[in-house]
Amino acid sequence: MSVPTNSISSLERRGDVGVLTINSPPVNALGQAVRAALRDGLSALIADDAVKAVVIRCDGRTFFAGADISEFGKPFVEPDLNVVFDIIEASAKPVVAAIHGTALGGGFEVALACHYRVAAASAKVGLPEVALGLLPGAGGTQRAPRLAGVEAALDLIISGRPVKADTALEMKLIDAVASDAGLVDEAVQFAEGLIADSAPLRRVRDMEVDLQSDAARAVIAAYQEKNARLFRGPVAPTNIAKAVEAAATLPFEAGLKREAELFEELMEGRQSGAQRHIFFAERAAGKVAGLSRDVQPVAIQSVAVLGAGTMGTGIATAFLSGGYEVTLIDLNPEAVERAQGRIYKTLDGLVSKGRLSFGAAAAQKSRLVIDSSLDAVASADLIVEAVYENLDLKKDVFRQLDSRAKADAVLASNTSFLDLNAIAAVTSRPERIIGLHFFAPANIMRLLEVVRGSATAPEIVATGMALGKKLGKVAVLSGVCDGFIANRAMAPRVTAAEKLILEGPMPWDVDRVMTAYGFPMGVFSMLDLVGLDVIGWDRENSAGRTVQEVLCERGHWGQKTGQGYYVYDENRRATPSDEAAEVIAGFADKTPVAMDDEALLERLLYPVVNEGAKIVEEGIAQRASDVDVALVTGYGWPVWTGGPMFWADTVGLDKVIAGLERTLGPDAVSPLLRRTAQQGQALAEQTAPH
Ligand code: 3H9
Repeated sequence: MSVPTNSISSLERRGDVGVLTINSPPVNALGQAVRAALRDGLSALIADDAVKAVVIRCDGRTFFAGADISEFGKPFVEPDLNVVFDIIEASAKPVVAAIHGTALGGGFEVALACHYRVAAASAKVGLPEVALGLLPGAGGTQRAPRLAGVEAALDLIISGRPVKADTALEMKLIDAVASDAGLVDEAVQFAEGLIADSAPLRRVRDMEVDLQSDAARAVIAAYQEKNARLFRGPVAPTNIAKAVEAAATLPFEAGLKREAELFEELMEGRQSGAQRHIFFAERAAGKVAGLSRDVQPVAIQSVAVLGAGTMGTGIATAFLSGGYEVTLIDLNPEAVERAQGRIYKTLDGLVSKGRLSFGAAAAQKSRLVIDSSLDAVASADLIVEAVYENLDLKKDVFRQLDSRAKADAVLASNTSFLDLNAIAAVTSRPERIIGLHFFAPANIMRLLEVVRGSATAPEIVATGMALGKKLGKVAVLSGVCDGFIANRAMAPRVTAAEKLILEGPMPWDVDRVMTAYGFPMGVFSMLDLVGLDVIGWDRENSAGRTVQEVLCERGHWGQKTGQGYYVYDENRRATPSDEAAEVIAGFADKTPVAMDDEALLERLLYPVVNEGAKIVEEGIAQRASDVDVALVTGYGWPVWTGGPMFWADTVGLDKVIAGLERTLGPDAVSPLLRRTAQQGQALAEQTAPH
């Protein structure tokens, strides 16, 4: 019989086993009330003489998803999770965690503090705190190495990647895998088995770490060297390495204390605040203001992708991995065959890296059909156009699609800066037209800009947002403007960079400052990668000849010709190009100005903040945090700065405005930015006017 203790928890006896169920929607985060319910429920069951073993489980879609992130930065309210763990570890009765859904962060740490862990086959466990700029602060860095070994634990915590139940079993992080439907029964049976066998209480804290001091230090140092790029920029990985080292070099209690210090250091630092901002911003981005909950997305099963270039191929790959039936169409039969070959190669590559099973890859291949006739769109629920970026061409394509597509099909354009409304206007169904702007490589980049035209119907908007989630991407809603959110916000950085190299700094100075800030690539390296000949962006300074034009005329189109702003060797290693320097000198001011890195950074990134604010005040983005999400997920803007809007708040809006006034002039400053500064508010919290 179930005895409810409060609205969050219930206790139940099944023979000799007491089952504590926690139910705190949506994800059973370990907020104060849940911690208290765990403390009280466990104490009651352990004190009950009729109970010989305890099972902890959750109702709803998942086991505990971790600490309640919304409590971070607020005054702490008892009880601490460690109080709960002390109760478990002091218990003379075995405590078993029954895991379903995802046991993450503090949620998995609850399981690690139990004597045994049973997980449903579809469950995943992990310690993803690194994504929040943190480390597992409730014993995870001390207990995981005791179960899985130093190296595996380090990789689990630094990657933050959850692992599936069968992998967790192999790693010894859990003790048994149960069926999905029978998890609770099987966990109870597992506990009964422990009682019957008088099994020892397996307290993870009492176990030995596989490697002792020097050996552990060597393994950790080798890991850091091999994965050096993970330690550049964010500070959490370094603290994680230190905490795991403590597990191997200190007694358990001292290790816990070290973990707590290292956790606190991160919690108080700027990066974690920024990453928590992005966590909530990503979830806010999925919400469309004014869209009623009754509006249901259109059901999509089959997708036709038009255009077998790089974008179309990537988009088709993304839809295949999202589980859709995909027809890839290109009027050039050879191009579409080549694209099929590339998709197969991508899937095979994932299989050989162990990221996809052979069966799953075969299933994806079987869902791909190629065709070279537009008539093949006839049965598709969704058509995504990814042809060459030219308005007349796109209009022509949409006219043809309109006459061939089913009446209720959704027609999407992957245009990156053309006027979606002009495209929609040539069709008989502008309300069913939407922009789905993928970022290259489309099967990898997480951003999907869902572009709402002036006529796009609410259910089509809902469909675009739902597709983003289904494809494992972050969907951000954008209105129609040149470049939408991400490309438009970042364009002023290129403009600023091109001006800067005429004033003294060289392209490699600009790029060094950008990579030091945390971008994966510099501005000019990126231009070289994309190709100087194909950058169709209509930039402000395109009047008159430019350095870029001269480089193009000389056949230096970037990486593909072996030379652009840089010279590339056969391994694509870049060195500054003397010729580019000479071309720049021909355009540059005769008295170069010396600029320190901070001045360069301000010149390059303040204009992005300004453009982001304009994008919000014009209602192109729904909220400032959407701009942050778009640039973090679409442009590699370093997540630990929180994106441009959050970063501007940390710099100080007055300072940003003063910098903008100096370089762009007072009139160029966004009124929203000025108003926000005057009112002492946070830019990252601003929303578009209704
Ligand atoms: C930690 O544990 C630190 C410890 O080591 C140390 C402690 C001392 N807290 O993602 P969804 C909300 S750090 C508060 O859309 P899904 C979320 O905001 C934590 N709220 O669902 C959203 O709210 P809304 C380590 C949370 O099904 C709603 O729940 N853990 C939390 O796509 C639904 O979320 C993590 O980092 C939370 N922990 O995915 C795990 N989690 O509806 C973070 C979610 O108002 N969570 N919310 O927008 C996740 O990865 C995903 O939410 C999960 C479900 C995979 C669980």
